[in-house]
Amino acid sequence: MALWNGRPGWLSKLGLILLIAWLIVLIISVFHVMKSNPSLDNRLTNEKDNARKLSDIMKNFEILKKQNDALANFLTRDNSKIFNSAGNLNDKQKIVIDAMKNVGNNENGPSLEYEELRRKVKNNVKEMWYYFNAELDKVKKYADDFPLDKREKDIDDAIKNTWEHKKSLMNDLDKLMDADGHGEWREKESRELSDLVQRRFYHLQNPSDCNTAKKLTCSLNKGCGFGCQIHHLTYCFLVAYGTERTLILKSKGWRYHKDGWESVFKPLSDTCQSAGGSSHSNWPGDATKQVVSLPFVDNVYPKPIYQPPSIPADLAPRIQKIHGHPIVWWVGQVLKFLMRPQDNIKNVIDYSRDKLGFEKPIVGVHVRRTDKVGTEAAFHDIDEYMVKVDQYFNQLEVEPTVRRVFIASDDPKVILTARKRYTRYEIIGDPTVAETASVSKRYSDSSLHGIIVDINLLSMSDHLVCTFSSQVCRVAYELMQTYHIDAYDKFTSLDDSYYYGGQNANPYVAILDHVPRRVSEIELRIGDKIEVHGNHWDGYSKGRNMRSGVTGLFPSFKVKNPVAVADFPKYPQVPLVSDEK
Ligand SMILES: Nc1nc2c(ncn2[C@@H]2O[C@H](COP(=O)(O)OP(=O)(O)O)[C@@H](O)[C@H]2O)c(=O)[nH]1
Ligand SMILES: [Mg+2]
Repeated sequence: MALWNGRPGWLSKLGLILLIAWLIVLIISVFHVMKSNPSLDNRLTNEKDNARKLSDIMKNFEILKKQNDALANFLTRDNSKIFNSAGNLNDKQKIVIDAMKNVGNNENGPSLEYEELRRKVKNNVKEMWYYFNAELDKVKKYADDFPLDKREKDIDDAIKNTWEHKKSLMNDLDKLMDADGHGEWREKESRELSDLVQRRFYHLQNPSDCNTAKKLTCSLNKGCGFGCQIHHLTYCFLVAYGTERTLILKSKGWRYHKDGWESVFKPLSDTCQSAGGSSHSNWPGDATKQVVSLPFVDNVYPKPIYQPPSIPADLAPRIQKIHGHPIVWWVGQVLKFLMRPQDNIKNVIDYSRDKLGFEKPIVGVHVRRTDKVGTEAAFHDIDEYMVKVDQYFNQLEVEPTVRRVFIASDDPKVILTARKRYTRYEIIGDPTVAETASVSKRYSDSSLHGIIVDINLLSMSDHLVCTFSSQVCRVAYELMQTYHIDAYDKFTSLDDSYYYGGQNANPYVAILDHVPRRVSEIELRIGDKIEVHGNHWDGYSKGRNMRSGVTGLFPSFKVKNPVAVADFPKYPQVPLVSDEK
């Protein structure tokens, strides 16, 4: 495996370039057809011409598709030989061995085949550029019309064809990752990193002498919903970790259950749950104070550097290597520690899962209604969610026997409506749980069980469709990371991009220049800091360029959000690798 360092990322990038190229083909083609101006006089004469041009585009799609297939074959073409020599290896194993053979090793340099493949892909990207250029020239020269019905059909066909190309490329990219020979390493690294973090959390929370331990106190009862309170607790925990103080949670009289946190979750400590101490102070206090009390994030001053989106500097390179969205992984690890269910709740989760028939493959859908709609978020019909569910299932290489969807909501009508409208799907969900989530019944024991079950089942889904404006869905997405090595892209949000409520500022940075092409767009220069207001999920984001002060649209791919890092304690007392084998 060590022979492989570096190459797979390169191959994946090439795959991505190809994918982007395909998408450009779609845009150009649609543009090409749309550009036609339906004047009655010219229609008949031009129809044939346009049909021919469109059919040319389709042929070119086919050629590009073949090139893509040829590329995939090139990567896997010795499978049969390997199968013969390796007996009954499974497909993935065969691909791994095959790909390793093709790439060669560090001692001898890359293999001839690898180098040929690299040049071939480069050439094909160039070929595609020739194609786009030529097509655009044709648009300029021959822009004309189409009858409306034909134009619509041709556009629909072009979208369908391109969808297939995209699907094929995305699947090839997944295969490349399977084949890159680093699967075992990723699994081990992810497991060891999570284990290290959990052992540090355990160490922090279980001091040998609670009477002398430094403590941070935090009250659970923030006046908001469950997701919001969980995020509040997470912020407290991160400050505790950053200041090396054991977190003491005050949760008696919790609005969801008067007995407090331990009625459903394991205590945060086995050895230290008392807030007592010889000296007390409000945040920030100082090292001489044994007990420091932390206010809600809305009132905290000075702002702790330990709150999101910062991750610990000593772990950052490792987290960034295994995960596509490091702060989500980091928050997920905190939730893994905090939200360990008591046995009775674990039973409730398991029972609900069985009773509902929660089985993979499954998409989790969270539909937030009642008090949220029209105040903090816009209304989205269930159909909008189901379009995204469909897209998820459509891109699977193998169609599952049943398209199963788990719906959680605070409005039971959502589940009932979905069942009525989407008979082709197996819609699972419990309208009675949704009923307990109504605003009048929300702060009760039974409602608490319902929201815990819903969040857990959403997090166990293969893909999440929801609105990230809701803290419920963001908690599910964070927890989801603890079930996978890297599930950063297993979601579709109908509104916001992911964020952490009350997080410290962390502007995006332009990685490419952008010259505005429409009045709504803004200029970007490499290195500009951009305050991003939102991704419009159509290729553009909106934000304010902090250099120019101008607000507007820009292509989302031209900016990146740098990973924020802070100096947290390194916990040298906790071994990097567990001695328990
Ligand atoms: N059981 C259940 N309760 C929900 C659901 N969605 C919202 N709720 C209830 O509404 C509350 C909203 O919580 P909050 O953290 O404020 O999230 P947000 O308002 O959606 O950002 C939750 O804690 C639940 O009590 C759901 O899908 N299932
Ligand atoms: Mg809320």
